[in-house]
Amino acid sequence: MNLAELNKVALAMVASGKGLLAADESGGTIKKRFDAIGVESTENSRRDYREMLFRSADAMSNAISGVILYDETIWQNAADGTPLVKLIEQAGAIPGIKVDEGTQALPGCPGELVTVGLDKLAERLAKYHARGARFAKWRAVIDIGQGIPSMTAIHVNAHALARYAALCQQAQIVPIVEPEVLMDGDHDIDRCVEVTTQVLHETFQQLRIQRVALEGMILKPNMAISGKKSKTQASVREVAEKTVRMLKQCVPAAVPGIAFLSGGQSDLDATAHLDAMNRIGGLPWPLTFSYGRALQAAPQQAWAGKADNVGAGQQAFTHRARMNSLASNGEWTTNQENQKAA
Ligand code: 5MM
Repeated sequence: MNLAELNKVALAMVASGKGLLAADESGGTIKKRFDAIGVESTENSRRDYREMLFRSADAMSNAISGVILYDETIWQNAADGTPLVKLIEQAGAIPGIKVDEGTQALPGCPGELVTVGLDKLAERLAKYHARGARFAKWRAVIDIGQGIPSMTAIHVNAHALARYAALCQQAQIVPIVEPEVLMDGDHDIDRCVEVTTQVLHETFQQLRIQRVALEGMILKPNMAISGKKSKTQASVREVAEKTVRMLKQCVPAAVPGIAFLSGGQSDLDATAHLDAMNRIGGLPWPLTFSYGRALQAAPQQAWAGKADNVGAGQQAFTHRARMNSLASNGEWTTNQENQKAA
């Protein structure tokens, strides 16, 4: 393992004013997104949609440091035959790959899940590296509810995240470690902080035990946020202050950067929360975005599967990418938000 090289890639992933585009929806998830805009999900429609994003020159060169791809996409070519990976590289961004294989029910823990995909991972990583991937992603899912999460679910998911991260570094690939505490429940923000704190402590404990070099990874956490069904919704300021405090308590300064997931927040909330955190300042790591839905909902609506709408889709994507780029420096304003992309 060349740690200096891993660290260089990790720092480039969180470079000032840049963040990650999570375009790694699996077959089922992209079908759900396409169903919502009335588009049939086929190999070609998925390719056309993602090609539209990767050819958004302004967004890709100025606001996006890297793209998380799904297995199908990393092997696909654009309509003109150029590998999609090359389009990303030509724009100055780094290709990455989701390597987990989704979740399965966790035996003995009703309602809880464990992420799978460690079998043959070393072989898959070598192939992805040869194709150009320089970072990878593995997402663990922790739900909050009556009597959950259990310590079992937290432990086995953290253990798998660390196993994955160690294998990535051995393959000269920067692991994005994503332990996602879902915002689906009716819990308040303090319960989210309590569970996320436990999850992050266990994750870093496992990373330490399994000898993962913190300088060669990126953390992709959820923010401290109220459950969607909670009667009390925390303000932007409370989310920012509680998230920053929680991260300072759990994340070693050796980690090169933190790139949040959006988790089902509205586009504006995801941007406003990131901006508010960066305005607090004085943090040991850059805080940026690794958004899926909060970057793609607008372009999906604008595109709606029609070739004539590619320009509109690219404008919508560029606007959200720019707004989140500003937020990653604590420079986002509602004025800029309201100026639609030129
Ligand atoms: C883009 O969605 C990713 C893939 O999800 P599935 O494996 O369920 O299809 C997802 O892992 C995503 O990268 C993260 O959750 C962050 O995306 P959001 O939409 O939460 O910002």
